[in-house]
Amino acid sequence: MGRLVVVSNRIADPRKTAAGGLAVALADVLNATGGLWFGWSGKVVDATDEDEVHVQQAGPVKLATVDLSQADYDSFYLGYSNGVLWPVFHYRLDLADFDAGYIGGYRRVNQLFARKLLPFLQPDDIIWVHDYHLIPLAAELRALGCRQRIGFFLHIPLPPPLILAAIPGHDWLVRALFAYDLVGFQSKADLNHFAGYVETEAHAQPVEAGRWRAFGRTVHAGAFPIGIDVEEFTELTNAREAMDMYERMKNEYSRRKLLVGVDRLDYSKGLPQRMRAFRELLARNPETRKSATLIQIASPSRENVSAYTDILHELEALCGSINGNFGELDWMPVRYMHRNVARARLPGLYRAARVALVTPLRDGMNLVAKEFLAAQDPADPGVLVLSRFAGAAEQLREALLVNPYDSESTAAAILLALQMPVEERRTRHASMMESLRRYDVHWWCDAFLAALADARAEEKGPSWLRL
Ligand code: GDG
Repeated sequence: MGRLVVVSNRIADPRKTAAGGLAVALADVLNATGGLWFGWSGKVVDATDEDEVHVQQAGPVKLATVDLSQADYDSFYLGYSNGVLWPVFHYRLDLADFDAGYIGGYRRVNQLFARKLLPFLQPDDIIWVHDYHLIPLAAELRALGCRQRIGFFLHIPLPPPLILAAIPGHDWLVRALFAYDLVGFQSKADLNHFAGYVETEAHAQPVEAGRWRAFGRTVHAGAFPIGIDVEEFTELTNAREAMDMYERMKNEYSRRKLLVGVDRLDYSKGLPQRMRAFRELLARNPETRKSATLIQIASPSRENVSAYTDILHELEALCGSINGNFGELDWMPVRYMHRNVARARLPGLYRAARVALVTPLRDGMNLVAKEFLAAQDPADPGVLVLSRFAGAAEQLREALLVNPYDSESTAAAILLALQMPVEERRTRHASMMESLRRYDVHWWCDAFLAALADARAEEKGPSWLRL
């Protein structure tokens, strides 16, 4: 294949495995093709400096970044990306801020990315754009004459058509997707929402399975559930730092079963609902007060977006009241940390836990669910309590699937998880590990790029100038 060019809002050095996630996923193919990774540097500068591109070589891979002006950061990043698209795509119209000024900044930064990326492109490049920050990037590149193959992957959910349609300018946004050759989603549910939207709102015609025609273009779309690097995570689990963490946790909590939650502090993750379910468990089943402790890591995230401050306060109040009402001199039911845990230690924490609570209200996929499973001892594995509204629930059918809005039934599932006999835990775990290994992150990367290589887009050309 040609050289891979990855474009995402933030980039990572693929040589540093501590980066995890996307960097691990893309490292092989970026290295093999001498690829380029382009994105925002994370820096906010004076408007006059926005024109510079910083280039750095990471082995065979080129890393190129641009800075953003304060105005662009405010309207593109805080405003449109995280104040409109993130909440609406997670079905939270109530939290969206449809300030009319944001969309201009969103478009301006996508134009800036297109303009700055263009001189780096070679004719045979395959371009892979990631996530909601960059939906119109292909359209902006096409407007500048770019004819290369371009794919897009959405890491977050795509909501049902009538929720999407609440965004002023939603038609512009979806039309921009048709500038790609392939659009990938996390789940079949997301793909169905895309089909529903384009068929009802844009009068698109399904050409054949996985292809839709609208705006004079045909686009391929499919579900490519992202996985983890199971081998890399197993190695991390067996390494010293994780093992130390595991031993410490086992000793510290030797008299109680550990429940664990690891999330970015985000309203999509259902943290207050999870605390209410845990409170319900303690209130209804007094014996669990002697047998369960919940450790909740809520790693800091987007702290300058106001909805995040609200969720922080709500969570702190809930944890405080649970500990106040149920705690004893020698036991606190909830250990809550608003801090980052080093990636090398996380598998040790997962492995020491009998139950993982992964209960988002909406999630594109949720990799914590997969990491928890990969870190378990297959002979004595923990149990995954998983929201049916996480993309991962389409694959992990042997988890205890819950409705996170229903604290009573979630509490009942947690109790079941705490009491589950080892044979049943083993069977469920083994079956989910099979799927995790088969659909790991390398499968995801290969499947998407193979589909992109096959996707033949039609009528690239002047129509793109109309966006
Ligand atoms: C988006 C979509 C989709 C968390 N806390 C700490 C920490 N983490 C790591 C986890 C995991 C990652 O962050 C979180 O991934 P998720 O998938 O759970 O969620 P998002 O960040 O919202 O990611 C999501 C994903 O993109 C990929 O497509 O699955 O649906 O929302 O790897 O381990 N890592 C460290 N310390 C922490 O405290 N080191």
